[in-house]
Amino acid sequence: MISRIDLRDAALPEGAALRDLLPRAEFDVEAALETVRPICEAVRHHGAAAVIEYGEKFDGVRVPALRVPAEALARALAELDPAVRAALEESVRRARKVHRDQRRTTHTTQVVPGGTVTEKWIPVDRVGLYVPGGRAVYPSSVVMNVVPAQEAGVEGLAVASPPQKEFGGLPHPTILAACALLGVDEVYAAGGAQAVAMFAYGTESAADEPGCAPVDLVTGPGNIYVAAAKRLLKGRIGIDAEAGPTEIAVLADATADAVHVAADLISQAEHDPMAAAVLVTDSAELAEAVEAELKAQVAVSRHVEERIAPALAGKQSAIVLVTDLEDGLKVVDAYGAEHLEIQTADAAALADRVRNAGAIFVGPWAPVSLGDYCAGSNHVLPTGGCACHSSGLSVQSFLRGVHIVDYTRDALADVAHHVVTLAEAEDLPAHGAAIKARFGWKVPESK
Ligand code: HSO
Ligand code: ZN
Repeated sequence: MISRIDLRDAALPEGAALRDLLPRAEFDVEAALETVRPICEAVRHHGAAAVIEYGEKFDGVRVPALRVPAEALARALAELDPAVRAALEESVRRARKVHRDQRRTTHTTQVVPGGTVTEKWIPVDRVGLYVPGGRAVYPSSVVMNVVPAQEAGVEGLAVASPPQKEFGGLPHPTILAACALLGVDEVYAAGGAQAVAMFAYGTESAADEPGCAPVDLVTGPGNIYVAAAKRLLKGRIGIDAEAGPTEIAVLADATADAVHVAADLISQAEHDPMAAAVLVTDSAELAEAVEAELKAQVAVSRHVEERIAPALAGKQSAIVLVTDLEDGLKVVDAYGAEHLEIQTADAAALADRVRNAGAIFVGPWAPVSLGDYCAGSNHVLPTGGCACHSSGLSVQSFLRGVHIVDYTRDALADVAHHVVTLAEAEDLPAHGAAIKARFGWKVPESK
């Protein structure tokens, strides 16, 4: 059901050596680049026609138009199950609360008298938000993408999600309803690499439909082809991250409840046969109990054959036994999980010492599922160990910090000799000349 890795015998290796001992899914974005390159090129040259063509090929349905009509959005919201609507509204409310607090304020630093640098945060003009619609349909991901973009002040917001055959080529109705709920009216029935290329290059307007204007930034999770297209088109567009399969790591001791731990591991295994579920524990008893619980709970779960069983049995999942929680901390830091739960006696203190994780869930009452929907935190998080250099989606993802430099004559005169010296040291005399030109082609006397 799930493999074991026993790290209790020898001293724990460090850095890359430790990372190599830990399970990880193979997610070879590089290999998918060659597949998506012709798709992106076709969209670049043939616009909407190519996006529609690939939709027919990969999603099995030829859409009459890429842009979802306003009536379809309104209808989806009107027909949304009231309980789902209430839950989405609560999710939005909480996410808005947290993301509103992430907004940055303009800050001016007086470097010297008469010399200031102001850091101003400006939202990107136009963003394309990708919402997957393949194996599972995630209206919650609409919330997690749209809310931070809106709170950042982004004015142009477009959503793309794959066309669904059973809904006449529209994206899934709950995706449309979530867009309508959030006031997003520009939605495209486009998926995969072709959707990312559509956002990057834009499509021209035709008589029967307005085109999609190119965006500055594409965010949101997706499959390996979406990740590959993001990598390929990065530079032309900004991207958030290349999302890989979901991961959960649980650092637990003997005080943890095996029933909860097993349920939480299964909850993320439910996403994908490549999803990773990793338990790190210093308690052999807990490991035994969790294994037994996994068996019991998997037996009564849905999506077992296609996702949960292969995810738990895959080489990306394991129970890792460590000598003590200090070693456990080193292991979870080396792993850098997308989601890390701490289920130990003093969970908050241990959580405070974690350095690498996309999001940390503290104690018995903060399961990852809460964060997926209704904690207020964002669920678009770095995977594949990227947590050691990247953050999850936030208001910051949609902002650019611009330095505004303002110096008086005296303030420039004061530092001119240093600028000229550094310009000479770099053999860039024209840089120095730009200073001297302002002072009668002389370097002002230093005070
Ligand atoms: N756990 C997923 C997000 C999600 N879960 C959406 C349920 N719906 C990746 O963080
Ligand atoms: Zn999830």
